Amino acid sequence: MITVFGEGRGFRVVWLLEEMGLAYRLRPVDLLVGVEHDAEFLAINPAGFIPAIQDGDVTMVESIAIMEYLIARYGPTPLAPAPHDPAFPAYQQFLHLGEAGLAAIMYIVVVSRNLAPEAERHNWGARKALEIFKNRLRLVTRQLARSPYLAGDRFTAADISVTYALEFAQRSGRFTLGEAEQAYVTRTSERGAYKRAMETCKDTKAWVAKLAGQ
Ligand SMILES: N[C@@H](CCC(=O)N[C@@H](CS)C(=O)NCC(=O)O)C(=O)O
Repeated sequence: MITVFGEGRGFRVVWLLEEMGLAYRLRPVDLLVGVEHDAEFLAINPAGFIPAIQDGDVTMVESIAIMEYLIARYGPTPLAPAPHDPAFPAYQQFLHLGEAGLAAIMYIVVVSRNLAPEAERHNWGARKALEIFKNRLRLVTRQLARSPYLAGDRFTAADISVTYALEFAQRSGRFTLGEAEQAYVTRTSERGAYKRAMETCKDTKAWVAKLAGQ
C-alpha cells in the first residue's frame, strides 16, 4: 500500500494514483499546526515539506519525481508517452514546467501575499516571481492553441502537473487565467480521477468550497 503524506502538491500524486488505479492511503500533514509536532512525518521527510510518499522501503519527496517513480514502477500507462513517441519531448517539458516553471514560482507570490508581514507582501521578489510566472505561462498558452492537451491529443501526467499549477495560481494566488487556460482546466478537472482525488483530499476540497462561497 502506497502512503501519500500531505495534500498541497500531493494532490498531483493522488490524482495520478487514481488515474492509474493503484491502491493508496492519504496521511494528512497539517502545515498550519506545524510539522515540528509531527514526528512520524519528520522521520519520512526531515525537511518538513509536503508531499512525500512511502512505498515499502521507498520514501520520496518532490511531486514530479514521485509521479515519474510511480509511472516507471507501476506503468506502462498511457499517461506517459514512451521516449520514442513524438509526444514525449512536450510531455517531459510540461511535466517539469508545471512545477519548476509555474507552481514553484507562484509559491513565492502566494506565501508573500498571504503569510508575509503586511509591509513585505508586495516585495520586489514576489513581484518578479509573478512576472516570471506570467512569462512561463506563455508556453502553456501557445501549446493549448496547438492541441487540447499539453503533449498533444491525449491527456498525460504533464496535464496533472500543469493543471495543479494553474489551479494553485487561481485559488491561492488569485491569478486570473486566460480563456484557453480556463477551458483547459475545466476539461482536465472533469475527469473521474480528478474528482475522486478531490474527494480524498478533504482539506483541498474544503478550501475550494470556501473559495466558491466567497
Ligand atoms: N517542488 C516541491 C514543492 C513542495 C512544496 O513547496 N510544498 C509546500 C506545500 S504544497 C510545502 O510543504 N511548503 C512548506 C515548506 O516548504 O516548508 C514538490 O513539487 O513537491
